[in-house]
Amino acid sequence: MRFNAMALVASAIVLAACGGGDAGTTDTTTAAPAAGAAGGAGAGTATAMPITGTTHEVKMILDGNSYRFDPANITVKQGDGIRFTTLSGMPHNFGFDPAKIPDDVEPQLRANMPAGSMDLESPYQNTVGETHTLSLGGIKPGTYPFHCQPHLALGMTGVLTVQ
Ligand SMILES: [Cu+2]
Repeated sequence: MRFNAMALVASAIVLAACGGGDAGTTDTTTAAPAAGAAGGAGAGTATAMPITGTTHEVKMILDGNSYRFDPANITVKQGDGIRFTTLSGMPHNFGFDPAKIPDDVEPQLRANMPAGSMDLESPYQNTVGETHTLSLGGIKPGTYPFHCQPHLALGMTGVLTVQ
């Protein structure tokens, strides 16, 4: 069930990415409504919701031998945003494991991912100072683990709490 929905949304994201024309080097603050062309595909889709509160900063760094998010544990309010900035040790990205995201949160989180994202994975950030921003608009309160895909095996993970 969820697998089918994911495939549908992934297709929508690819279509949206083709229309975007932005390679992702600039701050893509809010994803374009990836589900806009879906025309009511039913449960499992959502429309991106913007940041209406505070935008918090998270750095992505290589600190000695350790790749990490700084801070790795971040608490925000629904409607806030998080701007991820690459400072060293790139490439980095931020993403979520679908198995760790509740089914009733996953569609909105997917819709809010930056333009050009793979499924629940932001585009890779390859240069110093590059940013991508995630909106927590419409994200239900809860605790959501996140990770950097290139450095997942090296323990580059964090926990996002939405209040
Ligand atoms: Cu990383």
